[in-house]
Amino acid sequence: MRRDVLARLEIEGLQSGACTGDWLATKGEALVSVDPTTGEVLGTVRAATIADAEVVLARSSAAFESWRMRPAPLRGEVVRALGNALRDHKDDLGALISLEAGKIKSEGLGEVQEMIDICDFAVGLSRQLCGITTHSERPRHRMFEQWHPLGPIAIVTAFNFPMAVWAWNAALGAVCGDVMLWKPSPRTPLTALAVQQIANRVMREHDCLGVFNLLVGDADVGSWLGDNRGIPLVSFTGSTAVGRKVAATVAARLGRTILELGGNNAIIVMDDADLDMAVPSITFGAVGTAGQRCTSTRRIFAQRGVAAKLTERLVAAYRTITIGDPLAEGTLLGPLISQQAVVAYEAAIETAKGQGGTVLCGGKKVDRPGNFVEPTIVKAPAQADFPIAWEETFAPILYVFEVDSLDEAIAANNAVTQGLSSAIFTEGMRASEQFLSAIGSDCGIANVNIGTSGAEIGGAFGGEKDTGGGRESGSDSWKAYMRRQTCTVNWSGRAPLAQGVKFDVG
Ligand code: UN1
Repeated sequence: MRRDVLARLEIEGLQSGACTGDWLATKGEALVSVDPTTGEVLGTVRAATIADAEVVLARSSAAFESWRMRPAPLRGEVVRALGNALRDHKDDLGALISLEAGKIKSEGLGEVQEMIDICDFAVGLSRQLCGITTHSERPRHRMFEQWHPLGPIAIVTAFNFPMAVWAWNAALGAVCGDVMLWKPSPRTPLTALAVQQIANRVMREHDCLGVFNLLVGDADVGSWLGDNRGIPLVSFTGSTAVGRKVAATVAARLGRTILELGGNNAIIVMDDADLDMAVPSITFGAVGTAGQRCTSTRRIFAQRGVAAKLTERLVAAYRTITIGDPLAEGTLLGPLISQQAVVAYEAAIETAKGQGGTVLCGGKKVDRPGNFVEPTIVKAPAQADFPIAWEETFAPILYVFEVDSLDEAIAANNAVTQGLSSAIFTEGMRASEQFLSAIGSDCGIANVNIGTSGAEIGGAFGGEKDTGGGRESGSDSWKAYMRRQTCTVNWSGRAPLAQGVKFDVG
């Protein structure tokens, strides 16, 4: 049965939306989790009120007092246990993502794998939170940097990666010595409850209740987190519009943010591209997760010599896509998250037609229960005359543009306000190097012969301009979760000043 998974993950009937290891009796509004495949109710969760949030912050702040003094490699052991518990529950967690967010099973499992991977990464990192030692200009002085935990951090996540984005932040935050206040999307509370149950067991076994905490709530809880001086860092994933407000609120109190906002990702296909790679990569990028990743491919800039062939092959590939129950074998396209998303899909297609676009395939919602739409390719006029393509519509709609040259394609890639992910398909070294150079793509992610989505956790993830500038996950992203301290130690027996300043007293 589809719903057995709720029982196995110990969340059937669980209604509390706040947890610090123990569940609070929350009294906020009832948030209904709806299966986007069937429209059936999966469960109801009582949102946290501000009073509940205050309890959670107080308990997590108390936990921080001792957690920050647990040596980082021992904090890493807790994250290793978390990763192992996620491995044990991978299948059920993946199925729950399919149930609540509508991802196909393989992508649900991939998301859980992404959590496991970041836990492994963080365990290694727990022995490598290194600061540099540098040279003092003064004799017999030593200068170095060290990194300390920040405190309670807010992690606000979106429905489309209802678990993995929490894990990117929480696994790093935990080894860095922070404690986590997670506000998941109100659309996907059950995935959060299931992860929290697993984290609860790990925390209990490792005597660190209060490190991983949950606050299911609406915008009021989000604003409270943004305003709260007790929360030095807010990591926010969501729309550019809301991200702008979060940035302003947190900046007003001089707090820190990590922002992962909208993307509007393009792939350039040069005349010399290998279409056997380009076609499946573009199709996964545009249709995978029903076009609801921030890394989803939305725009194609095809060089004139390849455009017709590429479009023909894409349309042929789209015709083979099986739409249906995301848990069924062979399905490649599940539902959109909500009826509003279906309306936004239809509106975008109408607008595209009005602006001179031609629908080559798809373009309609699917007549069955749930939030299903057809994967859609639109042949577009010049991008400057096609404002619908400047916007991010969270749906499987792909706009195909023709361009003459690489310069034109790069300019078009960069012309939008967002700057998350980008890619080029070419066999030519000059084209790929130009795309990756300072006059190339302006995005945080730039790939060659790989699509725009499906990044590995080892790289820093994030983007520029309206995407918000934040970096999460791999590389040195951990530095955002700690505070840097510059220390100079004088072992000279004298008190010289820097810059040769003389200040003789006595
Ligand atoms: C997101 O869509 O918010 O690169 C995150 C990817 C995934 C993460 C996407 N690893 O597509």
